[in-house]
Amino acid sequence: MSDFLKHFQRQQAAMTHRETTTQTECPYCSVQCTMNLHEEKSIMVSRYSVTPNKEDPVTEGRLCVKGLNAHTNAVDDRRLKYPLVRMDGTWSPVAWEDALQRIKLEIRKIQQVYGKDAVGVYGGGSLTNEECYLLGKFARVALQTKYIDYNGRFCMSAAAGAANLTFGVDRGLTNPLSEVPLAKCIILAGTNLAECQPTIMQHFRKARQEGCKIIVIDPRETATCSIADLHLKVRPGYDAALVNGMLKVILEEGYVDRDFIAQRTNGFAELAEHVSKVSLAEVAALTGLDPLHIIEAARMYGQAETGMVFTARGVEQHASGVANVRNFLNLVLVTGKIGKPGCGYGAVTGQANGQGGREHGQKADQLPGYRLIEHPEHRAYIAQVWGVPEEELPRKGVSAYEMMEAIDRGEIKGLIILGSNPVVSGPNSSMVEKALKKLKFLLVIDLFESETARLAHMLLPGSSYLEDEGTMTQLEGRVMVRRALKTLPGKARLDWKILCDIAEVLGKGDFFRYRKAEEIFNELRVASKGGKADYFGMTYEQLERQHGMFWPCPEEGHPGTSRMFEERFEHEDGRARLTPIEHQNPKEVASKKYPYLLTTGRVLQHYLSGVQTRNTPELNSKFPEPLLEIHPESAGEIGLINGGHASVTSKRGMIRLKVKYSAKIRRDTVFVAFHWGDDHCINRLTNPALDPTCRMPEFKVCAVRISPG
Ligand SMILES: Nc1nc2c(c(=O)[nH]1)N[C@H]1C(S)=C(S)[C@@H](COP(=O)(O)OP(=O)(O)OC[C@H]3O[C@@H](n4cnc5c(=O)[nH]c(N)nc54)[C@H](O)[C@@H]3O)O[C@H]1N2
Ligand SMILES: Nc1nc2c(c(=O)[nH]1)N[C@H]1C(S)=C(S)[C@@H](COP(=O)(O)OP(=O)(O)OC[C@H]3O[C@@H](n4cnc5c(=O)[nH]c(N)nc54)[C@H](O)[C@@H]3O)O[C@H]1N2
Ligand code: SF4
Ligand SMILES: [Mo]
Repeated sequence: MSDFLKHFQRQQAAMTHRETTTQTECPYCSVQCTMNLHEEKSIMVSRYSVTPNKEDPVTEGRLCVKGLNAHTNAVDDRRLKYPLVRMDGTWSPVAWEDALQRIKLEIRKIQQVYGKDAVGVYGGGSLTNEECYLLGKFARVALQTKYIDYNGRFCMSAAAGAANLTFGVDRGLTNPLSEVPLAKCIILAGTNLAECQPTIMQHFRKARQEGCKIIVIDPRETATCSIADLHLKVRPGYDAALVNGMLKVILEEGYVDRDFIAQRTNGFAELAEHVSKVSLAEVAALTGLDPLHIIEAARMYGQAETGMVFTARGVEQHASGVANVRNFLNLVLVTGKIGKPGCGYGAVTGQANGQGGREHGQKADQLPGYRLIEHPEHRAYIAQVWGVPEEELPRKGVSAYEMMEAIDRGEIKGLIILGSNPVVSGPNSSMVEKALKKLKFLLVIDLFESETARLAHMLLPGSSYLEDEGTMTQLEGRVMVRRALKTLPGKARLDWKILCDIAEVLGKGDFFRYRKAEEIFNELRVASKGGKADYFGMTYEQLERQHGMFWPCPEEGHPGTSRMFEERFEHEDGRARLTPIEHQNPKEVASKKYPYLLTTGRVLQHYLSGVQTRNTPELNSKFPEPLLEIHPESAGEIGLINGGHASVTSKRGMIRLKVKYSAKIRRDTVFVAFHWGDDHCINRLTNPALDPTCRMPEFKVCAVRISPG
């Protein structure tokens, strides 16, 4: 090659080669780790890499394997790029104008014949606050339907229900994570932080270095047990019984804070009366635990000067989820361990915006700022913010799974799903699939063709975290701005823009005119003003300046509230509610026909219904299929071989899984992660029995039969 040519090529390369580094947040779990995305762009291709943000005060510069690989999924060529319409069983790309006209026709047709409520909306906790807010407004104003709910019903609803009843408000963590090292005893109940929020583990390790005792309550010895001083291997479904046992010891041995109880709570006498009747021997039999361990746990927490209790889905995803959490809150309150440094409670939120997603109106009974749709003043306020007559606002609808039942009964004929994959993640998923197939019109807005999208009549290409600007509220209650870094692939549109476009063709465009996400946020601020989740005092500028702000933040210049309940709780009298919790058995217990208890959950490499992580080779190669975790002795009795296959059957269905021996799980229990669909979908087996208050399904325990092959 001539010198001239080489020089020319070098010059060309220099001109076309660009390197940029920008900050973003992981799209997956509730920690919302910040990171730097590096892009090396040359003529034909872009190469991406990620480094943690060393300045992140929550993660202190950590990322887990999902965060490190999240971008590969967002820039994947298999992303949806065009609106797709199903014609004769196959997808055909169409122009947005045609897609929107078709949506208008389908919705009009259904609503004219069957009424406004015949079209429902189903949202998700990975959407920005702006989108969650807009989805609620879209359902109530553009569609005028009462049917809206979201996947957080399967996630945070039990903890939210319990916190509302006990404290008068629900914010996942009552204290910032930076206070964890101040606790002298920590209870981690049904939370597997090491796999589910790995980048906050160092706060707990620090606590331990400072002499904190950590108690883990889980039917399995999970990776989180590496930081435990005591592991209570509880039988799934018996947390409330266990806590009754602990309360018995705490009350009898006098580890209660009498002043706190007298000044800040109601209901102690009834609780004490109930606890006096608890038999420790009975609790030990129910929970399958050694009574000495229950006493030890009660003393550890009761005697500690400071302490924190964390619960997650292990305790919450039960038909008695609210009661389970309330009993842990009894423990917190009788010992006075809340509202002070190193003293508090945390429901470890799950999804990226699992916290914000539950505050601003995508729940069936809710309006923005934790307002209630059945509350006359709340209705009047939001109607005025939205500029609609109060009487035009629909009333409350039903919960996520009950929406599926309403579809099955033919009451809902059309559904719009944004950011969820209920065919994989819903309980009793064969029923969910059967119901969705009955719809006259199913519209899914996603990044990929998920298992649910496969059933849709129309599929719209939405936006990923790299393209979509907005705020996310992470597990501490800290609201953070996430800036857009990339343009959308193909003809994909921003999720919030799609809602506005549909509103426009439905003739409601005037209520949905925003030029950017920040304008939606500014409307949300006003809508949340005076509500329990008050964002009014926050601005994008300030959120960016100080790595987010904690709500409530009622006026500009307010510093935000990092520690809750220092002076008062949120009930009108300022007091928290203690309440006696009668233990209830799970809806299914082991029987001759179904002798094992199945519990379900997560593994480090995959995220929720797996649509994103199964599509990420780096993650999928490490955990390509679900495994049946079973104790070797139980496996031996059944005749299962490690690495061989087993059929697992519940009253609702059967699936075949690869067997993994684990001496770390209880002998009466098996565990399967729920990140897979089709023939590997464990939710074909799970029990849709719902909690009476919050309508959480019983994902964490059902009875199964297991056989080889
Ligand atoms: N890697 C990964 N991380 C995630 C997610 C993910 O999909 N993958 N999802 C995110 C989301 S949305 C959520 S909600 C969180 C969930 O976070 P976690 O709630 O921590 O996760 P799970 O694995 O569902 O359940 C936690 C533990 O509960 C235990 N368990 C089961 N039954 C019982 C019981 O009856 N009592 C008690 N005490 N424990 C029980 C299980 O053995 C399991 O180890 O994680 C978030 N982070
Ligand atoms: N058996 C069992 N079942 C469970 C649980 C359990 O522990 N056991 N846990 C439950 C819990 S806690 C949860 S949170 C649910 C969650 O379960 P799902 O609601 O199904 O959640 P995801 O898998 O995150 O589904 C998100 C879908 O939206 C798409 N998506 C992601 N981000 C975006 C976005 O920004 N825009 C758009 N348009 N689309 C997006 C993804 O591609 C995916 O198809 O599962 C529940 N199901
Ligand atoms: S999945 Fe959670 S812990 Fe892992 S990088 Fe993302 S936000 Fe952080
Ligand atoms: Mo979740």
